[in-house]
Amino acid sequence: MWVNGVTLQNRGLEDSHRLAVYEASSGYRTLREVLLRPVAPEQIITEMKKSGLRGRGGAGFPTGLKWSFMPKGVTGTKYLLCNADEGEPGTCKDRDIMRYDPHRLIEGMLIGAYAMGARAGYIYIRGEFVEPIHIVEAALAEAYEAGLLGNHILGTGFSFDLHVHRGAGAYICGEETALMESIEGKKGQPRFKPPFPASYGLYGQPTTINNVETFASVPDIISKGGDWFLHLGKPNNGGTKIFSVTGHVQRPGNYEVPMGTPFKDLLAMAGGLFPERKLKAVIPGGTSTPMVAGEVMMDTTMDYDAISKAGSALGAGSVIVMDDSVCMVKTVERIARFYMHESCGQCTPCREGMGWLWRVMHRIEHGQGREEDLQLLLDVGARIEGRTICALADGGVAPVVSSIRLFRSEYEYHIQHKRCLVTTGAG
Ligand code: L3W
Ligand code: SF4
Repeated sequence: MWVNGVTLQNRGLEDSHRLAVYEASSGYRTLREVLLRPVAPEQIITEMKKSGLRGRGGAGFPTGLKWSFMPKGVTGTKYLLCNADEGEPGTCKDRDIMRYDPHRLIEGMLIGAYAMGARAGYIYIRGEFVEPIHIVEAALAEAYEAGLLGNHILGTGFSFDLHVHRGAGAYICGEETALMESIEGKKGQPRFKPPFPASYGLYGQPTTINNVETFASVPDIISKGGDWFLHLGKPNNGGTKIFSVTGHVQRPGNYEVPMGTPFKDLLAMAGGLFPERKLKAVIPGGTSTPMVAGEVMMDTTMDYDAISKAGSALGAGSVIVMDDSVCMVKTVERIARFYMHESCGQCTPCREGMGWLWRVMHRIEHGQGREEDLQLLLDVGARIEGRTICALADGGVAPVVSSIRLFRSEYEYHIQHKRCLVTTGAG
């Protein structure tokens, strides 16, 4: 069984969030080598590309490639942002990195800033994360005090300032361009892409944005090499990944395992199902990703390619396990309400469509479903997908459509009998 970990390796050490503890476990040694040897910025980007690290915020975009998009010779400030908004239902991994190892995140950002020539950065933290905000702010103060942030870091010509920005409770601010609008003091609404942030980002300047777990992987990749990280996982799926396992398991929590770990092993680490229960379905990457039938998951490994082959996406690694006590209609109705509430309202298909999906789900769940409702849900979903500015709308369609495909008879029972087959039994 995997025991060391990369991004959660210091979890469990006493005072692991303190600078002295991080430094005692080789913390900031990679930054020192990078700045003092010095290592060329291009060499860092080459190692990042070799590592096969893909963005841990959900989309899985190759990190080294993204870093290589940052233009050189730009006038004005280049920015580096950390997306710590962690709003995807089921996800709670970034919170733990910030609570237990904030200096690993800061060191990863410093190495990234040096490699891309960024002068300033923000860590955009979900406003509800009161404890992580305090811990990260204290870690930044320690780093400034130690000369690891600010002007002429470690006496070199490299300078970088880093600040915390608190979110205010909107899920959509985890979308990268909405996050930038929010930092700029505007309403948190996504921008059209392209232009991508590397050419037009925060305040219109070149910007790179990565997730907390992505940055926290960087110090070990640069100290041990891209090949080392790649071979922890599988080709095209390098490294380890934290999975937030929730739902019907006996030991829910964050588990860091090599990419390509069989789902059944992850389930066993999380204590397995409750006695006498059967696995019904799994949402493998957070509620924005399609659900997968239990028997398919039991034959699947946890990596981008395998989960995609199973018809879903690894997303942010938020694994929601559902056993045979779950009513799918009630579950999806609850998820649909979330997306309706969180739509920013810019695009008509999303603003109106999320409401339609929820209202139809709601009437089916409450015994007022109509024969034509399943086709109506599928039609509304098809009219939303691919027609909006950001991925929120597609994410809201995914649980509805995937659950109808997998559990159509359960929906039909609700409509015909005005009650739930699972929770009340047939008869
Ligand atoms: C330059 C190109 N840059 C893409 C960049 C882009 C972004 C990244 C991914 O995320 C996902 C959704 C769910 N030139 C580029 C380029 N980029 N093409 O690469 O971009 P993209 O468009 O593939 O995805 P996205 O819209 O940024 C949406 C996933 O997020 N999700 C939600 C996760 C929630 C959390 C959380 O709570 N921590 O992150 C749910 O699973 O998969 O696909 O940086 O600029 N040609
Ligand atoms: Fe806003 Fe929805 Fe459009 Fe995204 S898809 S920009 S959340 S209205």
